[in-house]
Amino acid sequence: MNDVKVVVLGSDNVGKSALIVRYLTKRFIGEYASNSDSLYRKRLSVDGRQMNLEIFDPCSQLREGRTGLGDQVQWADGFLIVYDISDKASFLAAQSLVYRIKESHQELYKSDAHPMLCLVGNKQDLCHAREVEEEEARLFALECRAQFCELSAAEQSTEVSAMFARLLRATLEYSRDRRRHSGSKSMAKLINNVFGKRRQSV
Ligand SMILES: Nc1nc2c(ncn2[C@@H]2O[C@H](COP(=O)(O)OP(=O)(O)O)[C@@H](O)[C@H]2O)c(=O)[nH]1
Ligand SMILES: [Mg+2]
Repeated sequence: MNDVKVVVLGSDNVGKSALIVRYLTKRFIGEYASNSDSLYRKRLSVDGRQMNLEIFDPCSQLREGRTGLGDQVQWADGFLIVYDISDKASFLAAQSLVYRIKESHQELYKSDAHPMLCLVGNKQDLCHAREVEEEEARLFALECRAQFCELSAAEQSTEVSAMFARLLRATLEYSRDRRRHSGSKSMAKLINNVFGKRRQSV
């Protein structure tokens, strides 16, 4: 069985929890608890390959400044970096997160290969209030070798599933390589240290 760990990051209110809940339950419920970190677990199959997926949804990673990201980089096989297409500041924050993840990874592993990154422009249904051009975000993702898509957690279930499936496919390869090199002995300890908070199963 493959273990795949994904962390979802981005400014407050961009729809991180909505995307996760949409992916795991196919539902959009409008309001989501935002005062505690959550760890979701699900056993699933992508392209016929079984995996144990863990998705970490931290409630306030940006306020924590630089601390914590190194631990998350060590834990995660893949990152979903989310911004809101109607909020330019959230895109700038997403760009800064991408740089910080790549930087932390190099410090930790002295390697150019970094965890899989997917940049997601959420709230596409608010395109009448768009502040971030799709092309600008696509080019940035290309430069950073990140996957990219625009979608709406509120209105698009299939697209959200397809985006996760694409990230998980790439992440599966990365996680295999990484475990081969680092071993997973310290993972349980690390998870308890860093994410030993509320856990949820869907
Ligand atoms: N219009 C629109 N609103 C959304 C979408 N996704 C989330 N929201 C709303 O944005 C707010 C913040 O969502 P939430 O998932 O809690 O954001 P988080 O702080 O990043 O976890 C909530 O009021 C959601 O209903 C979307 O795709 N379109
Ligand atoms: Mg949230």
